[in-house]
Amino acid sequence: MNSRNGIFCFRLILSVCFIILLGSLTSATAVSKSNPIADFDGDGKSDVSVFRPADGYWYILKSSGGQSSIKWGLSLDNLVPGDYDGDDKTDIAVFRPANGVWYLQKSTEGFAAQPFGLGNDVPIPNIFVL
Ligand SMILES: [Ca+2]
Ligand SMILES: [Ca+2]
Repeated sequence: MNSRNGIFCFRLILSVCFIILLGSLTSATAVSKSNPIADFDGDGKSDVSVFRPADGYWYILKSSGGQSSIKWGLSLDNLVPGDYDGDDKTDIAVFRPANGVWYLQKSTEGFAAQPFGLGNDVPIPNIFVL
């Protein structure tokens, strides 16, 4: 058995090689089930989105179709989208260094403000329930 760059090759007697792409199989499952990246509509595919600091709007092009926009955040906020309520849909969220508060717009529970951290901290968005 040889291993190089996540590809495992099992050699049989007749030099037949079966290749198992472990990385691609496992990561595709992990992304769609437990760690979607900017998946606002929850279909397991990342959505194209932008934040416009000039007006504080998020613009989202959903992979399932359609667009949406929401005013959420200020120009100096850090963008910290993540699935904070655990429904497999990314929630719009910002961390405001000026006061150390996380402002969340959860897809199932709506608005939440959670003080945590100081102005110079680096926010680390992740999946958890507040
Ligand atoms: Ca999506
Ligand atoms: Ca969510």
